[in-house]
Amino acid sequence: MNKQILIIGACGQIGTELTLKLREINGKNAVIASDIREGNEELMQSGPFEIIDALNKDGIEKILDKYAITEVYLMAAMLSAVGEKYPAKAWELNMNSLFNVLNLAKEGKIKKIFWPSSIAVFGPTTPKQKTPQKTIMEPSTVYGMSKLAGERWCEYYFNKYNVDVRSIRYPGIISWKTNPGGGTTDYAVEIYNNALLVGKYDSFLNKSTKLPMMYMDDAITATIKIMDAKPENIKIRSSYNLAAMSFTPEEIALEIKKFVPNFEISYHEDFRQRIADSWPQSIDDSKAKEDWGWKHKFDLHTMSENMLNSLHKKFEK
Ligand code: AKB
Repeated sequence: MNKQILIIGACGQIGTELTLKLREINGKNAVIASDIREGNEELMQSGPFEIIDALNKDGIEKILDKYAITEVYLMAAMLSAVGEKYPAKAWELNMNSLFNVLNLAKEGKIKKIFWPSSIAVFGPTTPKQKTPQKTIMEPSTVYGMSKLAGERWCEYYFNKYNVDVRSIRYPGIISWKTNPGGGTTDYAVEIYNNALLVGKYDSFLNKSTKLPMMYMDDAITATIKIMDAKPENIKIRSSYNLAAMSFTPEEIALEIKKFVPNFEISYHEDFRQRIADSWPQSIDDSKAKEDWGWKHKFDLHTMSENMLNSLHKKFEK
C-alpha cells in the first residue's frame, strides 16, 4: 500500500520543514499539510493543505478518509513558556490531540504515528549531565507533564492495542525558516535573527544556562529515520532521548561573534529561567544510536555558520 502522510500542526517551526522534506522524498501529493491556520508561502505552495483542529477527532477522520492516509505526524502542541501562561489549555491541546490520533489508530484508521516528546519530561530532580534514557522524571511545567503523560499513553497503546507509535524527546530546535512559538529554548533562534538584524540581543536566560540543543536538519533527519526504521528496531515505545550539542547563551554569543564581530549580548532573566533550570544540561542518546542508528551532524560551529548564511540570504530577499 502506498504511503500517504498527514501532518497535523504543519505550519509550526518543525512542521513546516518536516512537510517540505517529506514532500521532497515522497512527492507532494503524498504529504498533506494541515493546521488551524495557513502557513508560510513556501509551505502553502508546495502541496495539498487542509484546515484541521487537532482537537476535532471527526475533522481529522474526514481528512484521513479523503486522502487514504496511512501515517500521521502530530506536531501540534503548546510549548513550555506559553503553557505556563495557559496551563489548562496546554493540557487540553497536548493530551486530547494525542488521544484523537491514538484512538484513530486503534480503530484501524492510521497505520503509523509520529508524536514528539521533549527534554521537558525531565525535572529538577533528574540527573542533569548525560541524562539517561531511564531516570527520575518529575517535570515541573505543564508542558513537561503533558509530554510525560503522553509518553506513557503511547507505550500503553502500543502494548495494549498494537498501535505503531514512535517518538523522540526533542531538545531545543534551532532553525531559520520558521520561528519557534512559545518555548524556553527560543532564545537560541532569536539570538541569530537579532545578531543580523540589530547586532545585539537581550537574553531572557542568564549567561551560564546550559541546555541541550539541535539544528533543524538533524531534527528532521532523526524524525524521518525513526519513522523509516523496522518496527522490531523500535524497542522503546515511550520516547527516545536524542542529543546533538549543549551550550550556554554566553557560548553561543561567542560563536556568533566569530561571524558578526560587533555582536553584543546582555542578560535579563525572566520566568523562563526557572523552566530552563529545571531541565537537563546534556542528554545520553545511546539507545537511539543503538536501536535505529541515530547520529547527529551539526555542532555549534557548523550550525552557526549555516544559520547565519541562511538568514543572511533570507533577509536579503
Ligand atoms: C520548549 O522550549 O518548550 C521546547 C522544548 C525543549 O520542547 N523547545
